Amino acid sequence: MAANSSFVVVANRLPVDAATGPDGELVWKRSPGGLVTALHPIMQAEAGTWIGWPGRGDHTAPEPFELDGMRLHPVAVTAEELGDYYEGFSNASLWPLYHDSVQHPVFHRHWWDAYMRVNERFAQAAATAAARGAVVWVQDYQLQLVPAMLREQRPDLKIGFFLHIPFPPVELYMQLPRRVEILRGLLGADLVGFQRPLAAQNFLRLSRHLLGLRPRSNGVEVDGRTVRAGAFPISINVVEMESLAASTAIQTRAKEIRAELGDPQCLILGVDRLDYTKGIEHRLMAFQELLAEGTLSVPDTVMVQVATPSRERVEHYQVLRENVERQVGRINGDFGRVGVPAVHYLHQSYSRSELAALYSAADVMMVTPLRDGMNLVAKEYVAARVDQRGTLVLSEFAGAAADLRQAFLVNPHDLDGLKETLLQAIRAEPADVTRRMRSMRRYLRTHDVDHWARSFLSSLGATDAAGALDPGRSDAQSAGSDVGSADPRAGLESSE
Ligand code: GDG
Repeated sequence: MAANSSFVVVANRLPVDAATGPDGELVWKRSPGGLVTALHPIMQAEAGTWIGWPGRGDHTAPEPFELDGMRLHPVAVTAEELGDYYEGFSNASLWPLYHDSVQHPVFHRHWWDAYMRVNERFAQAAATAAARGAVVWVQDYQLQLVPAMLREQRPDLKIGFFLHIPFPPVELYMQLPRRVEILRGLLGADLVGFQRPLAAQNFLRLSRHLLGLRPRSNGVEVDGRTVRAGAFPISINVVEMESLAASTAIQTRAKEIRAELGDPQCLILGVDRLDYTKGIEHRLMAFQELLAEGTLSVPDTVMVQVATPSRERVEHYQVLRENVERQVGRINGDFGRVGVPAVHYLHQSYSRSELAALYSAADVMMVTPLRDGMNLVAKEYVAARVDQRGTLVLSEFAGAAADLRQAFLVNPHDLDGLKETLLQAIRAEPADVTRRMRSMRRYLRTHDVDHWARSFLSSLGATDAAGALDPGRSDAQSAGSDVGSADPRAGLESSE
């Protein structure tokens, strides 16, 4: 593909899924993620290119193609590399380490080789697709080496990086066997974005601790450049979720769901990827104890837990599934009745519509991660509550807790606190429920995913205030000149 895109996104996955057409041919369908929805208008306006893995382990990737006005550039990742780069280094080393080591990170030296090799391939694809002076936005922990690899080949580019998961404190990060290489990889960017200010602080402290780099107001100086760090809390497509949830079809389905569950007085809902960071076991334990004490009872109160299958070849996830399913079995054995389980456990993937109906049907949503970069489920639930009803129990350790302050905030490690907070959420006065929900919805309306993308790109110096890529940008303008960003959230909290 010719090097002519002025805007390039680099992410582990392409925003498409492969399907089989009517004549057995391969067809691509856009997947419904928030990231692609937010970036689609910019991609269309700028003839942007999205670089990513197409979703099949293979030695060769399909040729670049166009879909809905976006250029898609598939990168080949072999089945073996998927095991080492994706399931191994990304999801068994980095993922647990960056989430406070809530599970022990596993390190294998050959995983690193694959991680480097695949990052190099992504960087090469970006270097090929980007026009002179283009903006390249690299996404997430699977691709932390790409910024530096890309800068090496293409110093003319403006490079942004966004980490969707937490960035750990220095003392934890220091366990990482390839800590210097990863940090140097990130420092190849002009702007490194995080979900929360604390993560940006961790990153800057680490740069000083590990490499002795000189701190600037909200960045560090490296090789004569300034690398800035800041917080850009991600969000969702609020209007889309609102209109889905407000539709007659979804409202009807929500009523149907409640009827299918025996019209309980209280429906408690959890929706998560089946991941050990999400605190699913903790919330089940709280529910179990409340049933055992007789504070709650079936069928007045029932719980629905959607646990979407995830990373099923990684051992931590296999163990988690066994534990959760054993726990659900025990709760249902002890407290269920014929035809009325206490916990409706669904290890399945659902459509957006069914999720919207579940959100609308719930009385209490439990989002209890032990650590989470943001947590979009919490924001989707709030957006779906066009009726201003429903309560949200939200872990303090989710990035979303700083945005959704009127939720019932909780420390999921404190089992008594979790039980108490769940009860408060169940028993809250309708006026209080509405007041909290209205206030959270007001916040979300002005802080959607589009706002997130524009904030990041304008802080990178890549867009004008309207969100269009800035045609007047130049290397001279960008070189460390916009340290004091116009976006107040890009600055760091000064808690040092
Ligand atoms: C990472 C960070 C950060 C879930 N089940 C189904 C389904 N989902 C959708 C949800 C939501 C998304 O998946 C999950 O997003 P989360 O934010 O909750 O969690 P992670 O997957 O861990 O995401 C996280 C995020 O990146 C963005 O930066 O917030 O902290 O860990 O949108 O609705 N969607 C469908 N069927 C399902 O069964 N269609």
